[in-house]
Amino acid sequence: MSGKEFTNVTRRGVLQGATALGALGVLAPAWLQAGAAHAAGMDGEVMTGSHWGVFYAKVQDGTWTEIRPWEGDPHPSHQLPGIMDSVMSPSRIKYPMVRRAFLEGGAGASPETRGAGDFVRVSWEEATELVANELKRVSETHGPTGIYGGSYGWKSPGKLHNCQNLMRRMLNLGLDGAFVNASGDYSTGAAQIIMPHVVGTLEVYEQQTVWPVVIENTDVLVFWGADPVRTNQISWTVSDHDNFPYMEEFKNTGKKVIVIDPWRNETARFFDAEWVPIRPHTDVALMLGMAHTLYTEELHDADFLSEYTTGFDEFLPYLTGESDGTPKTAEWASDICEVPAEQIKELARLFQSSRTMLSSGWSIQRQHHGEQSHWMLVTLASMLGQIGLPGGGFGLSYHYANGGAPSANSIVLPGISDGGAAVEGAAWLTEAGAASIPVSRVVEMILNPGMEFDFNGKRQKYPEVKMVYWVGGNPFSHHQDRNQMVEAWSKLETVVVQDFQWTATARFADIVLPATSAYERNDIENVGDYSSRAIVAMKKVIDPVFEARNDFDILADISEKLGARDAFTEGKDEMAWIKSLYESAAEQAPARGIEVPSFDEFWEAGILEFEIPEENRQFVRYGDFREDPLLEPLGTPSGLIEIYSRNIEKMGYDDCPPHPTWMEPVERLGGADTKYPFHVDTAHPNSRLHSQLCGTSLRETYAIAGREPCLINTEDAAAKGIADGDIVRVFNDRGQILAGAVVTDDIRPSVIKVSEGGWYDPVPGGELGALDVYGDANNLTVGIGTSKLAQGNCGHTAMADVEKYTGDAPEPNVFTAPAEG
Ligand SMILES: Nc1nc2c(c(=O)[nH]1)N[C@H]1C(S)=C(S)[C@@H](COP(=O)(O)OP(=O)(O)OC[C@H]3O[C@@H](n4cnc5c(=O)[nH]c(N)nc54)[C@H](O)[C@@H]3O)O[C@H]1N2
Ligand SMILES: Nc1nc2c(c(=O)[nH]1)N[C@H]1C(S)=C(S)[C@@H](COP(=O)(O)OP(=O)(O)OC[C@H]3O[C@@H](n4cnc5c(=O)[nH]c(N)nc54)[C@H](O)[C@@H]3O)O[C@H]1N2
Ligand SMILES: [Mo]
Repeated sequence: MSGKEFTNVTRRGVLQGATALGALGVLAPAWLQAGAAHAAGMDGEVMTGSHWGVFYAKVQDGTWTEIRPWEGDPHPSHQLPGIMDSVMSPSRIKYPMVRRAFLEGGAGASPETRGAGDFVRVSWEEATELVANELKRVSETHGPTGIYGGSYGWKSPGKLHNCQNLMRRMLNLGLDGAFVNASGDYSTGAAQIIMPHVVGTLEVYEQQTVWPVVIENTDVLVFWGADPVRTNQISWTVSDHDNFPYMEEFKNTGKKVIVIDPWRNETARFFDAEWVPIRPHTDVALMLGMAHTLYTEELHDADFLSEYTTGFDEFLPYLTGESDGTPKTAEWASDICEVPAEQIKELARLFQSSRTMLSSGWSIQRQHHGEQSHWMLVTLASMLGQIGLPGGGFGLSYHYANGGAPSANSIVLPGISDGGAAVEGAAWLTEAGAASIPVSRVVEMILNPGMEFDFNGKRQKYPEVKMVYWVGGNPFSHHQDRNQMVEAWSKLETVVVQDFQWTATARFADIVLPATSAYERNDIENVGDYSSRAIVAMKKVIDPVFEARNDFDILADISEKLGARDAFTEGKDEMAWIKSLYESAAEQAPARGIEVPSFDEFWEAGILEFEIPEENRQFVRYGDFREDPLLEPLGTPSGLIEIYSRNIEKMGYDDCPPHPTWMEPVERLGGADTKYPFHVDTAHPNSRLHSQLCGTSLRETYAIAGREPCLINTEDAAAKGIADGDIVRVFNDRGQILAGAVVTDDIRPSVIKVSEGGWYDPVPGGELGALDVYGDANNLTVGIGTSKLAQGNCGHTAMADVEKYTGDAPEPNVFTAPAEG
């Protein structure tokens, strides 16, 4: 598909919409006028939604032939063509498949053949029976915590076909909730646990001071380990892309943008920003150096600190060095972060003298001791005293799902439940060691049954898990320390994976069930995680391909074998469910003073858009708190911003002190005991959603020598004898990958970038320490938790070495399907 179709969007849809409206022969209410302006596609087109936005799919003779964005999308993602491709790509799972040794030898047979690709095709009936029997066997043999159903990942949007809720619904209703669940996520594992102690909410998923306010008031916009131009392409629900016109508008004001990042990222290039090429993992030191400057130069806002925060006086002796003999001066910080001391001081003064928005991404908390980063960021912002002022303070979600796009006055859809309410309070929940683990501890749990662990003030025990059921996620992409994971998987008796792509996770499974993609079924979803700008009918584009089935139907069939079909389906089919979800959302309409169409009218129109009230274009995060901290207290114990936390103090963790602290990570660039010379930046990919779409033709637009790109600085490349386009081997004591070199000055020396989400392609398959010939960065990362407090993942923590690869380089073979056996 050519780029032309993205820029030269036809307006014919608008005209058709108007005709359809005329045909109704009535004066249309506001919703219909707005909806019709954007809804109808051309002949043979179907409108649907995805993480990448709303789009039209053209179908000819049952085949999906074209994809084009919705006119209401102000900045369509360049990844759209990959979506269409993913439905028919060679890596599509076509039939139910079972690992040969498992089929012949039973559960747990020859676990070393997991990942070797030896599968046998079976019928759906056989597959369903096998899974149901395993669920029963494992829960009878190993008790209520024998099955892991935590199943994390970026499943497709859709309020009905939420495959993770559906899978847990089956386990809750069919097995009385006898499974281990997971809490938190890989995105904000550390921040979402520390922020409630500091500001009283998760903070990472809260609406930001909106962009119109930023454009008008912010003088200095800082992107701190954040790349909104890249990462706002996708959303958890259906993306609106509303931030893009605002970013353009901010750029046109000519105001200052600063990007603090080891890589001159997409955002830095878009804004032509001042680039501060910090050493990775040293942001807390940089912030402390700025805080020290503010304090010693008496530039800190003492009034703000005393009125809106608590604990600054307990943090101060640490900042000045009175408590540990090390003043956190700009010079001290410079030694650690490699930003010149004079620049640190100048930045601190600039932030103080201008209206400054510190907009941070999440990379700086997806690392060892990641809790400290956002705690220190909030502390620095408190010293600047601009929190709650228009365009000032800090923001943790401008880079994600278009945070800061003003919110519409909308109705919000509920989703199908996981059925957990039916088993809440079950006796086993209290007897079992841990009924839920922090999500990134899954491998540690499998390897260490019975081991005690700390988490946010509680001490718990890992259960003994023997069966894993994964839907809608790709742990053999998203989890760290791949070889440790391969080892953990060998301890399992049974692994079931439901996906539509032959991911590495599917390849390491025993039973593989082919699910439909979101484009082979009907569903419904909100558009815009923060803006809630519309509700879209996710209409089926094509019939299921090969033997793929909807997660709902697969899990309903398994539920039947567990005696719970009716409880699972509640007697409703796909359209009845979608209608009931819409109708329960519609009940919110009168209270919001809006009129919404009947379900049938909505489904016909395809999209229901909402208006953004003027007051929502003025929203200032913490504005109310600033106005009246007594009437609008934060959810912290003190009601104030906690620079010192008594609750964290009580936990007594050696790896998470009670105020923000510079803590040496296990390994880092410049670390005294660090063995390898290069930091591996595993930033999220620009042309994928994690591992999604890696198996499509989009890969040809970025792969180098058929492998995942590895950015390397020009000087480093010269010193290593590496030329642009060379195959390189990146390695450390944990693993090794091949990648394709991109030699550039857009990455600082001693840092290389291999984006997360490259498909793991070990040669030989399944062997510990095997060479991954495509380039999954998680061969190199550490598998430890961020700290005892949050136990988040450290996906950004990895030191390695890189060399030109001169050996025989096998072609990647992972973008196909294993033989049908
Ligand atoms: N080193 C490092 N590692 C990281 C990160 C990092 O920055 N660095 N980032 C982390 C973050 S923030 C995240 S969120 C995770 C992401 O990790 P994941 O969310 O696991 O990654 P995805 O590739 O999006 O995997 C989603 C899978 O669900 C499948 N799927 C989609 N829709 C459906 C459906 O309807 N039904 C079924 N059955 N399957 C479906 C897709 O085909 C795909 O295989 O990765 C984490 N890992
Ligand atoms: N295109 C695309 N967009 C996405 C996703 C995707 O896979 N593809 N994933 C989505 C998801 S699930 C999430 S959670 C978000 C992730 O959003 P983030 O976690 O913010 O994204 P990252 O790409 O991990 O990191 C952002 C920036 O931090 C830089 N960085 C890395 N380490 C450091 C460090 O130590 N210090 C500093 N100062 N900078 C550092 C990286 O170079 C990168 O430019 O993105 C979402 N958006
Ligand atoms: Mo994420």
